Amino acid sequence: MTNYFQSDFVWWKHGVVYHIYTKSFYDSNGDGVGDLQGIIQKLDYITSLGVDAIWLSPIYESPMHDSGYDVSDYRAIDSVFGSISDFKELLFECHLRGIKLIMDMIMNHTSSEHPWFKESKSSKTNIKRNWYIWKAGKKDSPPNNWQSAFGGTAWQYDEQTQEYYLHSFLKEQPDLNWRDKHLRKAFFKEIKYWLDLGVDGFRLDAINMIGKDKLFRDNPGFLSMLNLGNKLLSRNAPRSHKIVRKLRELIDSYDDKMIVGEIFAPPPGSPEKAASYLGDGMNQLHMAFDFSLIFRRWNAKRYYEAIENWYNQIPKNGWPSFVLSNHDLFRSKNRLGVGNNKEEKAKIMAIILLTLKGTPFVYYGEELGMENVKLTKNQIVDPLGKKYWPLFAGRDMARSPMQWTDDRYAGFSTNEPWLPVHKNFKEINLKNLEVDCDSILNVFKNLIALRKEYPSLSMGDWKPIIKGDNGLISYYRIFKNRKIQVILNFTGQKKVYKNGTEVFWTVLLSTMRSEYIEIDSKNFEILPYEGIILKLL
Ligand code: TEU
Repeated sequence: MTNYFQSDFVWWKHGVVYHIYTKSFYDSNGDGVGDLQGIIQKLDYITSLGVDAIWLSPIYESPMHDSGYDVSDYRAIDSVFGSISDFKELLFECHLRGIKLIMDMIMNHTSSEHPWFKESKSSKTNIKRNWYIWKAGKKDSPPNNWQSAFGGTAWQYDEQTQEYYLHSFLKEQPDLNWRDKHLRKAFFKEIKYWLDLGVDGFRLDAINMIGKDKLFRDNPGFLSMLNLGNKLLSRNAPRSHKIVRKLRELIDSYDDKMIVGEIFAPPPGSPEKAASYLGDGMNQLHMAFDFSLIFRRWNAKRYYEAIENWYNQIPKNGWPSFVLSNHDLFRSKNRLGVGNNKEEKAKIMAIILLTLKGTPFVYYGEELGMENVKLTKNQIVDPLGKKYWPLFAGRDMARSPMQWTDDRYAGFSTNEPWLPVHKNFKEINLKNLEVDCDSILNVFKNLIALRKEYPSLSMGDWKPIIKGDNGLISYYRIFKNRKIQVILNFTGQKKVYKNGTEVFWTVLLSTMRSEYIEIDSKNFEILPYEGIILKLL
């Protein structure tokens, strides 16, 4: 039997995290943009879901070239979201309800409007020159072939000082130089500011990108032009891990705080890279996101492989996490290949997210089955969408306003929202789904409640039984001999399940049939697209 330790019962291991894209959650002052008071007003809803923590997309002061991922003051709240006193009120109200609050922390770059950058840019001899990455060009071209994640060279020429600065994203997002010890010290102070204020942790944006090749060598191969491939020299240098280890020391000097990192690596490299930032399981990130499930087609084998791959990469003392969608990628209900029977499939995805071993991250609106919104060119705000339209509409499709009611603007705001509401809001909204026992919302709520009720589901070992064969996935979650079994039918056909033992089970949850019936699992039928959770009697 596995040995369990006190350290296994920390909140971030047994809890569920709800990801709020602040701009789109709830607008309390009628300016069309979600804000902190809006979140405060909806805390009862968040509590009703049963989640343990919220993660807020960036709310710092920002010129908003990249929806707040370009920070001009790490200690100030942008006025569009409220004030520092609104933030303190939110933190207090969360803690009152036993909800933890995680902030986004952007360490790879600041806004070009940040006073640090303004100083750095002012002259070659400025004391903060080395806080950013400045290099001379080669003849008339940039210092090397590194590309911005948003396309084009990652170098911007500065007329005044006649050097280039590096920007791994927009030119308005200059990269910080983590080799400079003064920068490191100054940045850690900004992090400490929030820890001292009482926030419970951070989601670390693009954290693998903070360490780059010391010699600034060209990225190899033609794939580097597209920023694909896993051997890029512009990220994942040992320095990234070193800084994360230092950060972990700071985090561990407080009680009960957590860091989860975004390591965006295109498949197939994604799980290995993400897991490498867990270090030995105790000395780097507490958790890292693996985006494999987001990129899988609807296929039991492919899903199973993604799950197993991810588990295989987690170091011995490390802890997995799972995520189905986020503000950069499409909504899970619009995933490649999901197509028909979306409702049923979304419920199966919810079961996967909430019954695996690892902390689930639920993206706002996922619990309502919200879908990607279609936008015209003029409606797009995301700089990526503006740049690549009509080839790629950008990332706004997964950022549309939360669908609270069937009122105007889906009850999100009294005025026109910054992005249009999805046209399906008359059917898909909280008010409707709350009263429908079979809604995806109630599947989410039930799953979260089951995860709380049964330690097997939060802490238990994961033991696969059917590995995607014949369109089925099945696994046990076992905690001290208490067994729960999950069976998922990815197909539109009935399946007969035979487990060969004559044991009776109760149904804890089924997406198709009434609960709390007893079944003989020796030989029973799983309905088309059914997800079912059984408990050994
Ligand atoms: O994303 C980092 C990142 O690598 C992704 O932007 C990825 O390249 C892109 O989504 C592919 O479509 C983080 C944030 O999540 C994102 O919103 C920010 O724009 C970015 O960092 C810069 O801060």
